[in-house]
Amino acid sequence: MDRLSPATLHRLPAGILRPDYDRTTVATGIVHLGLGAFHRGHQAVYTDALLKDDPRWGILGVSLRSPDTRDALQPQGGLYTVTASDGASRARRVIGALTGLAVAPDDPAGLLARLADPAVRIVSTTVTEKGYSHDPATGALRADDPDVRHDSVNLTHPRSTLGVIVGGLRLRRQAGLPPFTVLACDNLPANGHTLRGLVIAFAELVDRDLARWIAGDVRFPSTMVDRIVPATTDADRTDVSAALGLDDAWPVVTEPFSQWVIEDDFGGDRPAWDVSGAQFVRDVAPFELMKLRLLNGAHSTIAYLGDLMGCETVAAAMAEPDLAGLVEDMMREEVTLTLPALGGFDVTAYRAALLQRFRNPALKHRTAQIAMDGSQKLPQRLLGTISDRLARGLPITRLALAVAGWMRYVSGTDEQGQPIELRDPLAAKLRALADEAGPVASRLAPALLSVTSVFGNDLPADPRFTDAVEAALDSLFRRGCRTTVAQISQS
Ligand code: CS2
Repeated sequence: MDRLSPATLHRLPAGILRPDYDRTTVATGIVHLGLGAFHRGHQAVYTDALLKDDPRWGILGVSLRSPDTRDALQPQGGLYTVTASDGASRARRVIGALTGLAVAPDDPAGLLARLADPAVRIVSTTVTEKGYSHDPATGALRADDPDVRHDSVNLTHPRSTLGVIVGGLRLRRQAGLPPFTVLACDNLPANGHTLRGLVIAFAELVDRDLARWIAGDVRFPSTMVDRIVPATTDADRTDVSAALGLDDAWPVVTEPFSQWVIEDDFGGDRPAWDVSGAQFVRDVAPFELMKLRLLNGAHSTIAYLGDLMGCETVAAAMAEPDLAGLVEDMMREEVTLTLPALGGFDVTAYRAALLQRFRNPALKHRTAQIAMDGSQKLPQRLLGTISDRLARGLPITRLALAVAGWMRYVSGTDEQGQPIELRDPLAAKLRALADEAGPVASRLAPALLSVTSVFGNDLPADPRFTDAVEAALDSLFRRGCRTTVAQISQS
C-alpha cells in the first residue's frame, strides 16, 4: 500500500476531510514541544481549521526525546489522520498543520535557532506532568534534576523543556526580538502560571538579567485542555490505513468531544483558535479545576481500581457496575462541592457527559496508560480535592480509596501475584519503599505518605486522611479490590 503523503492526498476517498488550504503557503508560527498523540488530536486540529484564513500558524512539531513520531510522519510530509468516534459514528480528517518535525537531541542548537525565528510567536507544550522538572506537591523547580543541572550550564544544548524555552528566549533577547508567548497545554493546575514560575526559577540559575526580562516581558497564558486521546494501537493503524487506502504510520484515534479554554494573555498576535471552537477567557482557573478534579480525578480512580479488578480499558472498568457507581458518587458527592461556581454552567450535565465519554467503546484507553506517572498526577487530581474537603470537615471515603488504590498499585504485585510494571519518574524510590514495607497497610501507607513531593506536609499530618487511606488500603489487601469497591459503592 502507498503511503499517505502530499503526493497521494488526492487519492483519499470522498468523505475523508483533508487540508482545505495550500500547504506550501503555510509559515511556521508555532513551535510545539511534545509531539504526542494528544497534541496531534487537539491543538493541531484547532490550528488546521484556521490555516485557510490565516496561514501564519503552521506548527513545527518537536519531540524532546524519541525520534519515533518524526520517523513515522516525515515520509508523510507531516500528514496524519485523526479519527473521532463515539462507537456509533466515525469521522476522519487528515491534518496538515505540521509544517516541520524535529527531534531535540538530534540538533538542540538548531532547535533553539528555530525558536528565535521572528515568525515564531508561540511556543506551546504538551510534555506531560513530569516534563516540567518540578515538585508536584509545591510546583517548585527541582534544581537537583539531572537535566536541569545539565541545561543550566549547557544552555546552547538543552535537554529539558525549561532549557529549550529559556535557551530560545535568550537567543531572541540577544537578537533584539520580542519574546514568544509560552502556551502550556498540560493537565497541571494553573499550568501557565506554574510554567512561568519554573521558567523564571530556571533562568535565574543561568542569568539573572535574562530572568528579569522574562518576568517582565514574556506571557504565559494558562489553558484547560480536554480531549481523550489514547495511545495509538496497531489495530488503529490497520483500520485507518484500510479506510484511507493509503498507509498512515501514526494516525490518532480520539473521541468527538474536544474542549480548549485559553487565557487571553498573549504577547502579540495569536491564532483565532476561537473560530475553530476554542474559548478565550480572562480566567481559566474554574474550568481547569473542574476538569482536573472531575475528569482526571475520576480517570486516575478508574485506572488504579480498574486495573486491580482486571479491567484493561476505561470502558471495561465502566462496565463494572460497582466501580462505575463509585466513580459517579465520588464525582457528585465528593468532588463537585469543592469546585467554584461557573456562572451558567451545568455541572450535572458535565458529569453525565463525562461518564458517557468514559464508556466510549471506540476508545481502547488502557487503564495502565492512565495509571502511569501517578506521583505526578495525584496532587492535582485527588489530593487538592481531599484537602479542600477536610478543611470543611467533610468525609473523603471514596477519594481516600482512590489514593489507596494507587498505593496498592505501587506495591508492585497484582491480586493474582503477577508483577505490576510501575512507570513513574519516582518508580525506584516508590518500589524501594514498597519492598521495605511489604503488603501491609499499616506499614505501606505511612511509608508512601512520607514522600513529600507527592503528599506535601499537611495531609500526612492529618489523621482523618491517614486513617482513611490506611483503612482503605487494608481492605484492598485483605478483601481484594472487587469486594472493597462493592462495599464502599453500596454503603
Ligand atoms: C488521562 C488524560 O492519561 C491520563 O492521565 O487522564 O490524558 C486524559 O485522557 C485527558 O486529560 C483528557 O482530556
